[in-house]
Amino acid sequence: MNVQNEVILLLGKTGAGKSTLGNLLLGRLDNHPFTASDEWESKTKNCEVATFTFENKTYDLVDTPGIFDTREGVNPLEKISEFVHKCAHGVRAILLVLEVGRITDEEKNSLMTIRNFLGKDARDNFIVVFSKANRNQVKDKRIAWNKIEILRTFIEQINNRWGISPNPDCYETEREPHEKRLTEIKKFIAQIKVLYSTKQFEENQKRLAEEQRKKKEDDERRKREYENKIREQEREKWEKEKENLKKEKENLEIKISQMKNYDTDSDSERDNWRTTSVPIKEVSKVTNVPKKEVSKVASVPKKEVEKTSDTKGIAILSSGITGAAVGTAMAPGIGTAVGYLAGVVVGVVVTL
Ligand SMILES: Nc1nc2c(ncn2[C@@H]2O[C@H](COP(=O)(O)OP(=O)(O)OP(=O)(O)O)[C@@H](O)[C@H]2O)c(=O)[nH]1
Ligand SMILES: [Mg+2]
Repeated sequence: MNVQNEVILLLGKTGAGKSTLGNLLLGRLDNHPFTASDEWESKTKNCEVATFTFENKTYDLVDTPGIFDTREGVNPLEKISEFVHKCAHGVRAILLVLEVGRITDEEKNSLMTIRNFLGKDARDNFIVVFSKANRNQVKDKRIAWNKIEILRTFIEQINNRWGISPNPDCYETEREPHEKRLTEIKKFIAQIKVLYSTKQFEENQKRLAEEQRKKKEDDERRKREYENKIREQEREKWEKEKENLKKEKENLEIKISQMKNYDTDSDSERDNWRTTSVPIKEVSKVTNVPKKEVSKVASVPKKEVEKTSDTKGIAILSSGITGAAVGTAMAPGIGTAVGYLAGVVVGVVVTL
């Protein structure tokens, strides 16, 4: 596509009314040369050029695909970029078409995207054109853009170059105000003193690429830092966990060792008890029963007497033997047994 003249670019989001405005600027009401869409879908797929003459000067009016056009195979900014690179005579005006009414986030985004895409140097060439205004807004040129911060800032930066696109629904019936609005836009175009060059565009593209590269680097660095931080936190957590487990293990080992010692102590205590057998002569001494009589009197075999290992047992046994001795003295035979039993009972009661 050859570009022979200074260019007027129509830019904006999909469906904003770029093709419609282009046709009206050319004085065409037949949906030509640019095709406006009657459907929900985006229409313009490639940059299209039409010659436009105003105040004896000829321009190439360029309709572009809407930014945020997500159709397969359409990368609007790439297409616009390719085209701007070919604008050997420079760009005179950039008509940024924004839908009036609700200025949505998408609308704000389209403004920021285009502003960033072309860079600061394009400020001298921008004209904001509000589309889809109602009859009164068209008639009075009245849009409350100054209530929206981003718009106010931008329009002030571009020296209040803003206009209203004619409403195609009532253009023919209310020609006068609509023509006025078109003339205002054309006058703004003619008043623009400086051209936006492909060189400025290329420099801005380089700046954007550099910014993107830096952003990517920053993002990757932040991602790495974040991952390292998470890894470090995990490591510290595991170190603590390991330390806790180690302490727990040590405590358990101490406990096990204490239990082992306790077992050993109990064994030796038990062994002590076991070995604390009471010799017959001691029993005889305590009970005043002759040594050879002790086992007889107690009706307990001699070795059982000696095996008896606990003090309670000895006391009970001694009590039994004493009882038996007393019983024998009182009534030999039955008295021994009765006395022994009575002695045991007394021993149990007293000891336990
Ligand atoms: N009421 C009203 N309707 C408009 C105006 N401008 C455009 N339209 C309508 O909005 C629809 C889309 O307009 P287009 O001119 O195709 O929009 P576009 O920005 O070229 O869209 P793409 O090429 O898809 O990016 C059409 O139905 C137009 O008739 C306007 O100022 N007022
Ligand atoms: Mg279009």
